[in-house]
Amino acid sequence: MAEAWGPYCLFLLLLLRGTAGDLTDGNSEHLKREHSLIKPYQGVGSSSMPLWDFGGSTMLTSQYVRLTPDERSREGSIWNRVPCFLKDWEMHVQFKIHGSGKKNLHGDGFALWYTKDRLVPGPVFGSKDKFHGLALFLDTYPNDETTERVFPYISVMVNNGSLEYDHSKDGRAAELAGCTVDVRNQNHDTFLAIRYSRGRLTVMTDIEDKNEWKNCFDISGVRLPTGYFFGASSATGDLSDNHDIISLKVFQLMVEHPPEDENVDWTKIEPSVSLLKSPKDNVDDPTGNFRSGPLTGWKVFMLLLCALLGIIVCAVVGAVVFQKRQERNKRFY
Ligand SMILES: *[C@@H]1O[C@H](CO)[C@@H](O)[C@H](O)[C@H]1NC(C)=O
Ligand SMILES: [Ca+2]
Repeated sequence: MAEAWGPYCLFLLLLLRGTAGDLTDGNSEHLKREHSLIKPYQGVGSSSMPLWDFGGSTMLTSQYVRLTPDERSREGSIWNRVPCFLKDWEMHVQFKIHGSGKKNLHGDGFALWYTKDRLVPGPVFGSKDKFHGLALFLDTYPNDETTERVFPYISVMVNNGSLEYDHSKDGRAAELAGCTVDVRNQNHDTFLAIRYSRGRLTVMTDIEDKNEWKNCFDISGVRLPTGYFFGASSATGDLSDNHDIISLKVFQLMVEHPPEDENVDWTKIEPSVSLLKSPKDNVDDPTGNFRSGPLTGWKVFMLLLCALLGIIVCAVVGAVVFQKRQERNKRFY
């Protein structure tokens, strides 16, 4: 009888561990220099250590990598030359978007990429459309005049080469999740982080000068291969801004994978998102497809109640088992 409760206790422990080890903490992180862009940007564009290539209007100083200046019709990009074979990674980006344009008279923002194709100019924030992989757009200009959304707006898109980014709708049709961020012309440092681990994609921002990560969104069921390239690109049109990348750091996450993952060729995975697994939360926008509310007070209460009951059951089972052992011991001696 007591043994039958064993699996339940184990499950409960896993559950508790799963909720405790969330987000940026909890995992040991390792900076990967070959995928990182750090001041004073050694190895950028140089022939001796060419880790990064840049194209278009991108300009390098000792303090920042400027993808576009605050001028019309410019586009620039910077791309890592080394394909990323990490299964679980986290990217921290320090950036600065600033310019002389008044409210809503500036654009267009920048994109961060984890894609198969690199250094190919195109219409999506200065880079190729119908890409393969992951894109995060930091869109500063609402092209869709009917939108009730507040810009600047971060959104993500996963593409297997078939989808087009619709600029006139700010990419809304293909968007998986997003959030509003107030990042333009700030006097303090602004950061964002992308974490991809075991199919879970999390984006966080640190833009309020509080030195803490705030959740933008967190979705599951995202499949991305290894062997793609990190990059950043930006474009201006009739409206412009300076789009500066100050640093881009990629960390390896030390995460355990189930044994069956060993049999998969990770370089052959098609980028996709499974609609069956719903995202954890997306409070921002009630109209999106893949959204559900965050844990409500009631759900939290039920969860705690279950946990408490579970702990009591485990304690009782433990006591019973212990007592039986004692009895057995008595018999032996
Ligand atoms: C690519 O994605 C589209 C839509 O998401 C899907 O219909 C298509 O089958 C996918 N193609 C491949 C090769 O996976
Ligand atoms: Ca836009």
